[in-house]
Amino acid sequence: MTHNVSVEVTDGFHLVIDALKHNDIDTIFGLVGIPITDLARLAQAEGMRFIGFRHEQNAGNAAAIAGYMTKKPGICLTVSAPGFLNGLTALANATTNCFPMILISGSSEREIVDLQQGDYEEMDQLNVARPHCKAAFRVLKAEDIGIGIARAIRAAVSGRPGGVYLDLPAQLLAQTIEAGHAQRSLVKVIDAAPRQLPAPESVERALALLKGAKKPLILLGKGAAYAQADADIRAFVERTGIPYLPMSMAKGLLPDTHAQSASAARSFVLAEADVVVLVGARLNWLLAHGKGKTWGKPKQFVQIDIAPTEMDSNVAIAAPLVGDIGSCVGALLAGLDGAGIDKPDEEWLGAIAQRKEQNTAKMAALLDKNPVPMNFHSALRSIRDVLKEYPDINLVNEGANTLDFARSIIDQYQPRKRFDSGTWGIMGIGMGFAIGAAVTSGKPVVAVEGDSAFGFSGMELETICRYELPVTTIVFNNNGVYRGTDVNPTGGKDVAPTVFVKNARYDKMIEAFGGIGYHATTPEELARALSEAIAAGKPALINAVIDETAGTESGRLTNLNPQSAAKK
Ligand code: ADP
Ligand code: TZD
Repeated sequence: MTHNVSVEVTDGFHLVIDALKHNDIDTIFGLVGIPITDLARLAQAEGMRFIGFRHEQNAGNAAAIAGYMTKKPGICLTVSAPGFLNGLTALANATTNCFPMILISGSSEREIVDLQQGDYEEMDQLNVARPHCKAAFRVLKAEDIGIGIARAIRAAVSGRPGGVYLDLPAQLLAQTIEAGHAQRSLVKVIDAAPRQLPAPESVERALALLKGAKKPLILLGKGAAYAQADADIRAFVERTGIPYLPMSMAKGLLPDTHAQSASAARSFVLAEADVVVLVGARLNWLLAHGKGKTWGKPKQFVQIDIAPTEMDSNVAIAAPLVGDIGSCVGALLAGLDGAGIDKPDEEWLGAIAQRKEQNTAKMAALLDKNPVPMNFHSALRSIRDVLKEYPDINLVNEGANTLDFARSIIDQYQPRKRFDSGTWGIMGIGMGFAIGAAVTSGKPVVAVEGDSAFGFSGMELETICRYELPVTTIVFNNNGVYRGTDVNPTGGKDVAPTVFVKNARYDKMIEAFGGIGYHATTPEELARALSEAIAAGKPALINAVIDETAGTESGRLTNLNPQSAAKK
């Protein structure tokens, strides 16, 4: 006698979604096509949010910034070969910036790819991804999907955060598996990024170094912002009374208006300090590698970082403090009284205050001018004044001059509200970060974009309009890369390599998708448009007309820009 028992089955598609949801991941940023269209559909059907983009790099950037904001890996989903490669730039950028994200790409049939028999979108994606991320995994059996997603999550967020690649061949997605077995194969990641306590002797060494400091300085990096140890970091700065400098994405960890901020005396404090406490900031090019003219007098470093090999990467670190920032700063705080660390000398603080006053007065004079057309300063002054009213707004910023000036002119008041070109100085994060930030926070976003920078992701205006996101994009339109004034020395018909169409109307682009376009030629028009756009909470783009002679080549990176000396 036989019983006709029907066995409930599920498949790879469902298991991927179940595994993500099982780990409280609720959003996927991606772009559909073979073999992952049904995966996206199913994600939505199962209650996840699927945000569809026009190019995978932008979806990847959205995932990366979501990861940075939440400490949970942002998820980007792409098709095989070209879609995967488009997403890979964002994965590599996330890894470089220590943002946790997972790039999940569908891939073509292994048997055909590995024999190079010319499959549709054939590529050995796993091996291409590996050098550009923290970890890369492939899942071949449906019963391994749970463990594969768990490994990807843990690899992305534990230790130094970064990007992870997860390869899902088309066959895997369609594989069926008995439902009970599938359910039991899911893995919930416990304590994905465990605290890492610093060694007590390392803490003592750091405190001893601080105790002997005459001109101490604290440098806050985006690792400090990422760590979400905001209250302890603020307490450490305020209880020690040590002046601090925020790196660009650490702005707002303490409000930029804080009395101890030394930003307006940056060159002075970097050159003069004797002991510098690095909190989640690498001594890479952004900090002149910790040596040379920028750093002036010899100094000793305390470096707080979760990655032990970051120590001594550029200069000797006298007091390495390896651990998570929350635990390290907490340990320093706990030891402050016992170590007998007093507030810094009045002489040091007084000298900084004096520099700040001088530099602020100089800057104010620049900001107060009203040239026609606008320059970077007058336009940014009006943006700064409007954004003062919205301390919790998210700010995205890229470009060369537009980045360098906005970073120093626009104040941040809250942690993790500024997202920019970061460690690579990459162009193209604009609309991806804006969408990621809007979706993740539910709060308005203002993207301040060079006209060249904007072009890398501009098509995502449609995505912003489609999801009705409260994103206001301001294009600093100076007719080109850096500037709009170069000429073709041959007199030929092609314009110079740095030049765009003159007087382009970027505001018309967003109107094509139902967004609101503004054309601003004065600081007053710009301020009015920005206030109106933020209040409306709807997609908007302001074309801000900037003097095409105003920028400098490479912004503030002139020293890194080799120029031909030979005249033939
Ligand atoms: P910035 O560009 O702002 O100077 P970087 O990206 O160079 O900052 O440095 C960030 C550093 O922070 C990285 O070296 C990274 O290992 C470290 N980091 C990230 N998260 C944590 C954390 N939770 N605890 C300790 N260090 C962290
Ligand atoms: N491509 C990528 C991916 N990243 C880059 N950083 C560059 C090219 C080179 N680049 C810069 O470093 S800044 C920049 C480019 C093309 C654009 C500067 O022009 P802009 O800004 O219009 O965005 P400003 O404010 O006019 O200088």
